Amino acid sequence: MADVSATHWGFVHVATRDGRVDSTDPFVRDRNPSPLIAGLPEAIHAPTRVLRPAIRKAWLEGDRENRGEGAFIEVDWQTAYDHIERELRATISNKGNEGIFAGSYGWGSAGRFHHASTHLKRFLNTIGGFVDQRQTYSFAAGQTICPHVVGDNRILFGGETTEWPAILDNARVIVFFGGINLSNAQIAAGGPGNHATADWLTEAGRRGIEIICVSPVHDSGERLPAHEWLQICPGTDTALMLAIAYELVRTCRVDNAFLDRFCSGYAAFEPYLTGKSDGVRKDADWASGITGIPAATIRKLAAKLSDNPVFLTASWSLQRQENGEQPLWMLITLAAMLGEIGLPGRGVSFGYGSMGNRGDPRPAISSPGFKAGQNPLGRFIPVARAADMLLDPGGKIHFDGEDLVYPDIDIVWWAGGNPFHHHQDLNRLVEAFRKPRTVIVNEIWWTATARHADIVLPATTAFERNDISGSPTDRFTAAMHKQIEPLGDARSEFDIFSGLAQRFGTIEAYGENRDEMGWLEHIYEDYRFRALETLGAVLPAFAAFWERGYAELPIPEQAYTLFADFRGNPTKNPLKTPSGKIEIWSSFIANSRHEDVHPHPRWVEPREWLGKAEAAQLHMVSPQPASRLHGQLDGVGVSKRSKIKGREPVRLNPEDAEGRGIRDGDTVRIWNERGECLATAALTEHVMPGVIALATGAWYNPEGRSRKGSRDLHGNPNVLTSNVPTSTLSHAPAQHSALVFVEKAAKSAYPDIHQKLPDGIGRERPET
Ligand SMILES: Nc1nc2c(c(=O)[nH]1)N[C@H]1C(S)=C(S)[C@@H](COP(=O)(O)OP(=O)(O)OC[C@H]3O[C@@H](n4cnc5c(=O)[nH]c(N)nc54)[C@H](O)[C@@H]3O)O[C@H]1N2
Ligand SMILES: Nc1nc2c(c(=O)[nH]1)N[C@H]1C(S)=C(S)[C@@H](COP(=O)(O)OP(=O)(O)OC[C@H]3O[C@@H](n4cnc5c(=O)[nH]c(N)nc54)[C@H](O)[C@@H]3O)O[C@H]1N2
Ligand SMILES: [Mo]
Repeated sequence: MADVSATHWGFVHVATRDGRVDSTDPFVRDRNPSPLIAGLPEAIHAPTRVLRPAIRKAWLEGDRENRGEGAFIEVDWQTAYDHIERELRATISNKGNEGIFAGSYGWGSAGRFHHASTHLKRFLNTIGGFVDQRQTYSFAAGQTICPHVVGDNRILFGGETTEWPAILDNARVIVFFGGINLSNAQIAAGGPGNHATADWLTEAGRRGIEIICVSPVHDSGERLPAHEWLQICPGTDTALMLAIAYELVRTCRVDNAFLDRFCSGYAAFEPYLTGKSDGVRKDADWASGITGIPAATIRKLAAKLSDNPVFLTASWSLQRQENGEQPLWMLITLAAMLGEIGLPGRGVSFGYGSMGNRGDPRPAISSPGFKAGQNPLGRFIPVARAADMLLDPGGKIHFDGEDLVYPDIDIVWWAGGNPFHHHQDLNRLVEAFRKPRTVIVNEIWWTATARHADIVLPATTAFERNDISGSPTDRFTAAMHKQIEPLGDARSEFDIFSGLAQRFGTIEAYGENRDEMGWLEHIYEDYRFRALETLGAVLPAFAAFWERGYAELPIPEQAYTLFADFRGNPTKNPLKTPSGKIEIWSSFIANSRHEDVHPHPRWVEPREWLGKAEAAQLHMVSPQPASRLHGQLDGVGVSKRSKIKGREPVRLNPEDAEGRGIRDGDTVRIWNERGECLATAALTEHVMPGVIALATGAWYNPEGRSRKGSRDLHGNPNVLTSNVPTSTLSHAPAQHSALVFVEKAAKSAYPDIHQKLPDGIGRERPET
C-alpha cells in the first residue's frame, strides 16, 4: 500500500497524476472517515502555497512597525540562511539564548518525524536553547488543576482513560457537559486510522443508555441517538454541578464511605455547598438563576445521577473560559460524592466529545515519536502568554507555584503553528508582533502568521516527504510515503534545519548521522521494541511495515477504567497528590499565593457572562469548526463551501435575530471593546437564545492595514476574545467565550478576499 499517508483528519489513500496529488480517499479500515480529507488535493496545490523563501522588504531596512503589510521579496535558501544565521548569532551574543522565543505552539503535521516545532526546538537545543511555551491551548487550565486534584492528567487527555466498551457495559446514564460533537471527533492528533466515536454512541443508543447533553449549542444534535439537550448559559456549568451536589446532601445521598476512604478535604467543602461558610445555599434555585436551567430539572437530574450507574464527562471547551479550572474540579468532586470513581466504566473523565478516539480501547504505550531533546536554557512561559511576554519584557508572573520573568525577545520563530489563528485578542497580538527585531515563520501556506513575519521559509506538506504517524488515542500507525516532489523550493523541516545545523557546526547532534529513511526506521523500531517489551505485541519489522503501509496494535482484552487500580487498593496505588487521594481541598493551592483560586472548587462569577451582559449584548462561544481543523484547509473543500457570501457563518437563534432585524444570510457586524469582525448570519434553533456561535479558523483578514482597530472581514472570533487568563494559577487561555454586540451590517458590499498573498509574491504561480 505505497499510497497510504496520514493526516490529523485520518489516514488517506493518495492517488497522483503528472506529479500532482489527484485524489485523497478514506483509508480502507476507517469506519467513519472525515469528509474534510477530500479537500487535500486542492490544498496541496493551492495558490496560497509558500513556494520560495521570502523576506519582508521593509525589514531589510530595519522596520518593525509594519508587519502584516508591504511587499516581500523571494530569495534562495542560502540568502535566507544568511539572514537567519546572522540574526541568531547577533541575538545569542547580545542577549544570550533567552532572546529567542520558539515555543512555536500549534498543530504541525500528523507525521511525527517531520514535526515542525520539534525540529525547530531540536535545532535550537543544539545551539544553547530558547524560550519555550508550556502546556497547550486545548486544555492548559485542566493541565494545571488536574494534577493537584487527581495526581496527573490521564483524566484530561491521552490514551489511558476509561474505555467505551466498559462505559457501555456499566453506565446507564452519560452526561456530556459541552455536548458530544461528532464533527470534533473527526480529528485526532497524530492521525487516526479509524474514527469510532459515532459507533460508540450508536451502541449506547441501542442499549438504551440515557444521554444528556448540557450545552448552549446543540452540535450534532440530529446525528446523536435519543438524548436530552439541556440549554445552559455559557460559563456557568460549575453552578449546575454545585446544585446537583447540594441536592445529594439535602437528600442524604452522598457516598460518605467513598469520600472518607478515597478523598481528602470534603469536610471543608460541604459547608460551602450548604452555605454554612458563606451564607449562600448552592441549591437548585440558586443555580437556576445562574445557569438558566429550571430548578425542577436540576433536582430531577440529581436524583437520576444518584439512582443510576453514571459516567460524567466534560468537553475541554469548559475550561477554556475564565475560572476554567473550576468545572473540571467540581465534576470530579461530584463524581466522588456519587461514589462512582473507579467502578468499571463509571465515574468521570474529560474530552470524550472533544477529539476523536478518546476512550477507544488501545494498549497504554506511547506512539512513535521524535524528540527535541533537552533545552539547555530551560526557560518557558505559559502557552497563552506570548503577547504578554513580547509587550512586557521583565514582567513577572507567578505560575502554578513558580515565579517567572518574561524575557526580552529579539527573535520570534514559529514552525507548525498559527498564532494569528489561535491567540486571543488578535489586535493585541498585532501590537505584540511589532516588538521583536525579527520574526521567522516556517509555513506551507501564506497564513496570517506568515504574512506577519519577516522571513518566511517554505515547508513541504506530508505528501512531499516520507514520514511516520502516531496518535496517542489510536491503534494504527501509518507508513507515510512520499507521493510527489516538493512544490517550488519547499523543503522538509528536517532539510530546513539540517541546513542551519551545518552552518552552526551542530549537524551531528541534530541529525545523528541519519537520513530521512534512517530516522523513520529508528523511530519505528523503537516503537516496535516497546510494543513487544511492554505488551508482548509483535509488529512487523520496518521493511514489511513500510511495504504494507501501516501497523496496528492489538485491541486489549479487558477494557480499562481510570482509577480502578486506585479504588482497588489505595495504599498500593495512591494518586500522585500530596495526600495520595482525590483532593477536594487542595493543600497545594491552600499554601500557594494564587489568591483568586480557592482551595476547593467553587462558583466564581466571570467578568463576561450573560448574568452581567447589557441588554443588547449576546454571549459568543467560539467552538471548533466542523469544516476544517483550526485554520487548516480553510480555503478549500468543505470549508470553502461552508462560507456564506465569502464569510464565516455565525449561528444565532431566530429570536435574537428578529430583535435585531437580522435575516438568514445577512452580513452582520460583531464587535466589542477589543475588536470587530464581519460574518454571515445563519439562523438556527440549535443555538440557545442569548448566545451566538462563531467557529474558529477563518483566516484573519483585516480591512485595509493590519492595525489595531482594523475590522476583520472574514469572521475570526479572536479579534473579539479576551486576554484575561483562566486564573493566576494556570494563566491559561480563557478565550472560548466573550460578550459581544451583533447588528446587521449597514453596508452591503465589503471586500471578500479572505486569503490574500502579500505584495511581491506573484499571483502567477509557477508550474509545479
Ligand atoms: N477563540 C478561540 N480560539 C481558539 C480556540 C477556541 O476554542 N476559541 N481553540 C484553541 C485550540 S484548542 C487550539 S489547539 C489552537 C490551534 O491553533 P494552531 O494549532 O496554531 O492552528 P492551526 O491552524 O492548526 O495551525 C497549524 C499551522 O501549522 C502549519 N503546518 C502544518 N504542517 C506543517 C509542517 O509540516 N511544517 C510547517 N512549517 N507548518 C505546518 C499549518 O499550515 C497551520 O498553519 O487554537 C486555539 N484558539
Ligand atoms: N472539526 C474539528 N474538530 C476539532 C478541531 C477542529 O479545529 N475542527 N480542533 C480539535 C482541538 S485542537 C481541540 S482542543 C478540540 C476541542 O474540543 P472542545 O473544546 O470540546 O470543542 P469546542 O467545539 O470548542 O467546544 C465543544 C462544545 O462546548 C460548547 N460550550 C461552549 N461553552 C460552553 C459552556 O460554558 N458550557 C457548556 N456546557 N458547553 C459549552 C460549545 O458550544 C461546543 O458545542 O477539538 C478538536 N476537534
Ligand atoms: Mo486544541
